[in-house]
Amino acid sequence: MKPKAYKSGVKPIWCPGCGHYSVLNAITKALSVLDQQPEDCVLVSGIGCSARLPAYANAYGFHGVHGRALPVATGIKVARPKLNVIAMGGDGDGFSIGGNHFLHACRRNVDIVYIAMDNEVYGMTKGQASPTTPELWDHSKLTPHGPEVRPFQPCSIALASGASFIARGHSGDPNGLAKMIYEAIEHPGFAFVHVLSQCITYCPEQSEWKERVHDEEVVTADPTEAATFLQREDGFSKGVFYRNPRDVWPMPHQPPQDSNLRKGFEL
Ligand SMILES: Cc1ncc(C[n+]2csc(CCOP(=O)(O)OP(=O)(O)O)c2C)c(N)n1
Repeated sequence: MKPKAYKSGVKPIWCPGCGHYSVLNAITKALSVLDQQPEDCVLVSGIGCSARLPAYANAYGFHGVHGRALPVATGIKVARPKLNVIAMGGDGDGFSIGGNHFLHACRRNVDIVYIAMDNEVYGMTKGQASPTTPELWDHSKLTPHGPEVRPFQPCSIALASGASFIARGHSGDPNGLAKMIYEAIEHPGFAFVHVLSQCITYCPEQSEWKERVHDEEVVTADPTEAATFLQREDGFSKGVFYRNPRDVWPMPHQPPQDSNLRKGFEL
C-alpha cells in the first residue's frame, strides 16, 4: 500500500508549521515500506497535540489518557503479540505525567515502539514548560525566568532504564525519520525514537532547529560507549545511537525445575 493509504479521512487540526505532520508522514511511509496491513498495526497515544496522531492514521488506534500510552501499549502487545504496536505522545505526556511508565517500559523491554514527539513544551494546553524545556526559556507567564531546572535527557534516561534501541530524529527530515521508525519496528524489544518535533506556535525559535540538527550515526551495542556519547552530545544529534537486542518481555514460561519444591507442595 502507498503511504497515503495509511492516512484516515480525518483532517489534522495541528497548527501550520507543526512538526507532528512530518511524524505522521514518517509513520505512514514506514508502514508502507513494511507493507503492513492496517489491521495488523495499533497506534496508541495519551493526550496532547501529538497524541491526536492515531486518529489521522488508517490502523487500529487508541487515544487514551494523559501519560498512559505505554501501559496500554504494553497490555495490547502482551495480549496480542503478533500486532505491531506503536505508542506515541509528547514530552509532557511521556516524561512528566507518564515518566514513571517510560522508565518501566524501557526496563521491561516489551517489543513495542515508542515515538516521543518532543517540542519542549506543553503544546495543547498553550505553551507551559515541560520536562524538556530549556532552563532559561522565558516565553511562558508561568515561568517568566524559565523553568530554571535542567531539562530531562530522554535518550540517556532510556539507556539507563534498559531500552534496547535508542534513536533521535527530526521532523525536518521526514524521510530519515521514516527509515528510523522502520528500523525501530524491525528491532525486537523496546525501541525508543526521540523526535525533535517543532512547535513554532509557542516556540518560534524552534524553526532554527533545522540548522542545529546534525547527523551522528553512532550505532553501538556498548552501553558505556552510548552513555559517554549521550552525555557529551548537544541534544541535536540525529541517528540511531544504540541497538542491543536482549530478552524480550514477557519471557516464554518455564515450568519450575526443582522437583522437590514441587513435590513438597503437592497434596
Ligand atoms: C490527568 C491530566 N492532567 C492534565 C491534562 C491537561 N493536558 C492536556 S494535554 C497536556 C500536555 C500536552 O503536552 P505534550 O504531552 O508535551 O504534547 P503536545 O501537546 O506538546 O504535543 C496537558 C497537561 C490532562 N488532559 N489530563
